[in-house]
Amino acid sequence: MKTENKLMIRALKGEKTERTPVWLMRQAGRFLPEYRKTRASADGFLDLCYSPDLAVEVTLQPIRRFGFDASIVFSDILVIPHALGQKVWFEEGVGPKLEPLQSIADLENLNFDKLHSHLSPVYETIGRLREDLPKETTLIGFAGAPWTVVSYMIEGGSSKDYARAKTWAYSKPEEFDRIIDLVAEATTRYLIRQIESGAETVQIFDSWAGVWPEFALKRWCLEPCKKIIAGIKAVHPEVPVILFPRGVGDSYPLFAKESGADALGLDTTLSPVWARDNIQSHVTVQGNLDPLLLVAGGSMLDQSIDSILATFSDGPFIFNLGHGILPQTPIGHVEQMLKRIRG
Ligand code: 1CP
Repeated sequence: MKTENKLMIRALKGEKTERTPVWLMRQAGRFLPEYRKTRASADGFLDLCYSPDLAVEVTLQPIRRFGFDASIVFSDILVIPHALGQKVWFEEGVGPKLEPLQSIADLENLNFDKLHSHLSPVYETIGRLREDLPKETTLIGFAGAPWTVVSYMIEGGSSKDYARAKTWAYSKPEEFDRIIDLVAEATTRYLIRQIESGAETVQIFDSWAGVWPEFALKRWCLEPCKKIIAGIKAVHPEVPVILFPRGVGDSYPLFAKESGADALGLDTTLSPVWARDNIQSHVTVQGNLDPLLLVAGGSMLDQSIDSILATFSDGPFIFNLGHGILPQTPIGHVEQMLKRIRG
């Protein structure tokens, strides 16, 4: 099937589709027994990301089981700092770890020399997926937004309050701009190459955008994402871009009007009626079922799905969660959800 005729792409381009396309953020991963099995056969998490055979397999697993309308290539947002030359590793049971940037001098160690050669397994995975996916399934490429990626680069891993990164930004904003700009440029090149390898749309995850006051949100989330999207559109104007500025609350309409994204991922806490009136009137919306409702199941899951569908189905809409699927999600609840959406 031609890309432009696929359900997900039509929704991204602003069409109200005859059926609601559905996929789940982080749909390949720990909630699937077949993922855990493949994961155990790899040397480590990054090895999985950089082995096209394994990455293709885990990307296809949720499609085989559930037949989602879209497939997101299996990788991680932290391959970008890794490709720029920063030390990145994953600790079992802990999560991502990086050798943190301590001062602006550390930026000298990062460069684009090996960007595409380092990331070539991801490009190869994308190319193979286009061959292997069902003909109607849309292939999504992705990257982290600069701020979300930079938060890990400075904090050295996950963080509760982003104190080091935010203090750096507020005390030396020009330095912080340089770090953000470097990652924005790398991300633009990365996403363009993903598209040229076969990705039919791309999603930018700004998972930690919700921690900033408005002026900082504009400078370090909106502006860099806008620049990345403009960079992609300059080369591939026909490719829709999804932006997920998680947690930005009443700044969502600003992202809808100014980012240049074709669609916004809505997080769990946004009121669907408010989002319909203030966001869906400008761009396609994607979301926003609470991942814990999918863990709980039962009648509250059904009611929440019905209410999301009823609110958004008069406009361009893609059903998804408000954040990634949780590892403890029962598979039966995902089946229940799909039955409810598809009727
Ligand atoms: O143990 C394991 O198997 C590793 C768990 C895991 C997985 C399955 C990590 C580590 N990353 C991934 C894959 C991944 N990450 C995908 C692939 C597609 C899919 O699973 O369907 C995607 C899109 C991501 C994106 C990602 N990684 C984000 C943005 C999305 C989000 O959930 O907000 C973030 C913040 C990361 C960082 C990261 N990588 C891994 C973990 C556990 C984390 C989060 C750590 C934290 O909370 O700070």
